[in-house]
Amino acid sequence: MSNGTETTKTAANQVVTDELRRWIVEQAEAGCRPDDVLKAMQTAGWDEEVALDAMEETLRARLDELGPRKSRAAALPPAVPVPNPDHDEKSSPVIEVEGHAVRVLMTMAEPRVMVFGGLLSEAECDAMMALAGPRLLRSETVDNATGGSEVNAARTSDGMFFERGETPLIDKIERRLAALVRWPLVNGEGLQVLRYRPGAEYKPHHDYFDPVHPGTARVLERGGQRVGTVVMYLNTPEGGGATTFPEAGLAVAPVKGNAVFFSYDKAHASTKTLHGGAPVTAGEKWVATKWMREREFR
Ligand code: PD2
Ligand code: ZN
Repeated sequence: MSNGTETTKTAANQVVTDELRRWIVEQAEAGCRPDDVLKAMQTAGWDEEVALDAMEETLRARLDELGPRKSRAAALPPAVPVPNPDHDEKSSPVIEVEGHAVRVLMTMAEPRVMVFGGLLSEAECDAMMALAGPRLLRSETVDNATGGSEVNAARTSDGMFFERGETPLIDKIERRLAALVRWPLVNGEGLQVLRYRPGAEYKPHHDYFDPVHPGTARVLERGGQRVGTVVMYLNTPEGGGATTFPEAGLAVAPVKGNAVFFSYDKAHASTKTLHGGAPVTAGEKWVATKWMREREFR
């Protein structure tokens, strides 16, 4: 019979081995948050005090070993190439892609965010909503433990996925997106359409897959990490529904045909790409999201 104590090692009999120290360093250098490393150690039966002392002592020793210059870089996973529209402050405010004029309404360096006007025509928005409407189901998010999907209270919208290139319209939009952000079409996941009803929201989250979660390895088998997101607004809600970046103090108003693009060169909060969909206060909000991976998504 278990009283819940047998599996909890007591502080007195826990010995911090070199193997554990190596593991702590590996987690830190892969970009895992200290909190998550601590939780993983506690789940494995380590006493909280012992775990915290072991982490502190090990990481301090590692930083001393690396010296001041390398230690800052070692604390983060390496940066990878990301989608990147051909635009800077000296460029024209209109980007011509596939015969379509896209207006640049706002750019921000950190987090990397751009807002586009007129990415989709009214007719394209209407056609996408008509195609997606009959296929909407309550949205699911990735289950961190298994890499499967689950219904999540943080995301109270209805959604569906198109196959990549599923219809001529979807294909045309995907080609436009790929050209706009200069990223291979085949690295894109299928477009996802979401419908938010009044009160529905998408609580702040990161779009990359957190390396600390056990289910992430399975998700990464299909094309590696996500490195960029385009959220396209298919209608203009009557109230609320901004896409917010709380760490940047930024709220992008949802306007039909416009879009917000952001990229993240590491699966790490230092990209400041925490973002959410604020609650819709009146009417409905419809968006189509394109997530882009490091490599071909199959
Ligand atoms: O609908 C949005 O504004 C929103 C906000 C945050 C969409 C997503 N994330 C997403 O699809 O990842
Ligand atoms: Zn998101």
